[in-house]
Amino acid sequence: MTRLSRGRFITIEGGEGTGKSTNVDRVRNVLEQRGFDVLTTREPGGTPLAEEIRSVLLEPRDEAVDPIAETMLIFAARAQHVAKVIEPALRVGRWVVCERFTDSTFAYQAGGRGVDADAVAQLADLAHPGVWPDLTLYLDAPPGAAMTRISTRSLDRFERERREFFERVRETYVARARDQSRIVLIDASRDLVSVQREIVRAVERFLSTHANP
Ligand code: Z5A
Repeated sequence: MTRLSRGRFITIEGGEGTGKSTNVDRVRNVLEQRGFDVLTTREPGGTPLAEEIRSVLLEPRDEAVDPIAETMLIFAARAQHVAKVIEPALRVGRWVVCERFTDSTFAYQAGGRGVDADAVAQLADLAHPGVWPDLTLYLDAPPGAAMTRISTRSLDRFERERREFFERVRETYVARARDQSRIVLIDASRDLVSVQREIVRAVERFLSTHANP
């Protein structure tokens, strides 16, 4: 097993149905083939407490959820996840591949709901000081196209939002991908083989510059 003094943190981001869960395993395979010890996890969730918060967040309910309350629940789950799972794994040299992280909060709560982006940044500093992804694979697809992939399952509280909400989410992701070099935009509207080919290429590129201790 290849061990580094500190592991690397890779996140997979994107709208609903863009293939995040499907591609977590692909990224894990590439890393394991290179000898890295890999932990895969997801947000919101990743610990028993954070998974409970996830259920609260996703459950459709009659009571409208205040965007600030939603944001703070997400960061409560994230603080627990980072403290109990992500940071301890990175510290012993494991590579962490996580489905969604704080880029989701900028996209959904700031972009989608209109929460102040500076407040999101401050909560991020409080919840996970110094812990940011080294590489983010952002799976980009028009909301309508990706939604048809998950149309047979029952929709959670977020998936019931209007199309404009998801357009704002996507615009925010695209803007962040343009501004931050750690975020690689991948066209996820194509067939799975093409998407996975590009994902593997992005991970290999990252390994060529970041895999040395
Ligand atoms: N949320 C938030 O608001 N703020 C935050 O900070 C965080 C989260 C962290 C739950 O997230 C909600 O939490 C999320 C935002 C909010 N809600 N929304 N909307 P989640 O990640 O659990 O939920 P999700 O985004 O809805 O995930 P998903 O529906 O499971 O989608 P996915 O993981 O991206 O897709 P998938 O399950 O891998 O693939 C879906 C289907 O498409 C499946 O049948 C695949 O085989 C198929 N697929 C995948 N790729 C392809 C391609 N390329 N072609 C054809 N078919 C494909």
